[in-house]
Amino acid sequence: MIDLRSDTVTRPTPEMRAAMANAEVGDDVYGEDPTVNRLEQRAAEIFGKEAALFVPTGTMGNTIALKLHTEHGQEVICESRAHVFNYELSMMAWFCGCVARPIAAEDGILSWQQIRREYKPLGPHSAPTGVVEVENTHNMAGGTVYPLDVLDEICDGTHELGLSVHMDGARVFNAAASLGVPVSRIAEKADTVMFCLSKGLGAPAGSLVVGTRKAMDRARLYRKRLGGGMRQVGVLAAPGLIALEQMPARLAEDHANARLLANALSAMPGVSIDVKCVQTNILVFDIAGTGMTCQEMTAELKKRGVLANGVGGTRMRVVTHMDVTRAMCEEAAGVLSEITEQAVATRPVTPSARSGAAVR
Ligand code: TLP
Repeated sequence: MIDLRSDTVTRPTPEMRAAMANAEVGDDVYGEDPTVNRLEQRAAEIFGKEAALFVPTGTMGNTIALKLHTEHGQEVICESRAHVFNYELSMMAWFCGCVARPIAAEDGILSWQQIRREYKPLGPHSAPTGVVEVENTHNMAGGTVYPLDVLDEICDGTHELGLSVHMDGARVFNAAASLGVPVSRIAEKADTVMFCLSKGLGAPAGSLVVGTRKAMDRARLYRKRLGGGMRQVGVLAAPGLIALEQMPARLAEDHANARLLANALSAMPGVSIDVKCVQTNILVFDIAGTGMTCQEMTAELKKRGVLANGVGGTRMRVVTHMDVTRAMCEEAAGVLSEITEQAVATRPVTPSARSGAAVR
C-alpha cells in the first residue's frame, strides 16, 4: 500500500528502534529520565526558548498551551479550519472553558487586520479574547506556511493588546524547510509553540511544547492533570531525539514529492487544486468535477493500492512523508489519473455530486 493518508503513519527507522532499546531511563514524573531531559533541553535550544515539555500528543500539547494563556469564559481566536477547533474534541471548551472565535482565511493564513477586527476586551456582553492561535503549517488549507512578516505583525499586535500567541506548529519544521529559515526564527515572537515528533519527523510518538521556564513549570502540572505524566518514557524520547536532530534535513524531499503530485493532479480531469498552496507536504484538492464522492474515490484508490482520506465535502487530502518514495508518488499519480479519467468519461456530474457528501 502507498499510504498517503497522513505523515502520522510513518514508522520508526531501524536507528530509532535501536535507540529505544538502548535508552537510558528514569522516572520522568520525578524529573529523573535523562533522555527526556536531554530531549527537552535540545528542543528549547533549537527553538530559542527557555524550556520545553515532552507530551504524548500534539492534542495534549495544544490543550496545555491554550490553558496556559486563557481563563474560563474567554475566546480563542483561530482560523476556521484550525486543528484546535475542528479535530481536538473541543478540548478548548472541555478543559480550558473557552469558546473559539474562528476566522475564515482561504489559504489558512490569518492576517493581523482580521484578528484585530475580532479582538474583544472584557465588557458586559461578550466573551473577551484570551489568546490568538495560529497553525503553521496549516493542515486543512493544504500545508500552507505563514510568511514571517505576517507572523511578526500578528505577534507584535497581539502583544500590544497584552495577549499571547500560541502556535500549533505540529509541522513547523516543514514551514522552516519551505522558508529556508531555522525554526527558532519562526518561533521567535510566539509565546508558546507545540510541535510534533510523530509526523514528518518520523518518531513513533511524542510532541513538545516550548516557551518560558515559568510557563513550562505550569504546563507540567496541566500535563499531569491530563494524565500525561509518564514514567520511563526515555524509550520514546530517544527516537524523538533522532527525529529532532536528523529528520528536518530530509523534509525538502517530501515537499518535492508533494509538488510532483500537485502538478500531476492539476492536469487531471475533474480535479481542482491550487498548486501555489502546495508549499510543503500536504495537498488538499477537490474532486467535485469527477462526479465521485470522497468515499468512492477512497475505495477506488484502495483497490489499486493507494490510501488517501476525504476531508469534508468533495475535498481529498494526500500527505507525503519519509515512507513514500518518489517512485511511489509517481505510481499514486498514475492511479489517480486513471480513476479520474475513467470517472469523467463514464458519469455525468450531477449538482448533488458537485456539492458532495460530507466525509471526514
Ligand atoms: N493531525 C492529524 C489528524 O488529527 C487530522 C493528521 O493526520 O494530520 N495540530 C495539527 C496541525 C495536526 O495536524 C495534528 C494531527 C495535531 C495538532 C494533533 O496531533 P496528535 O495527533 O499528536 O494529537
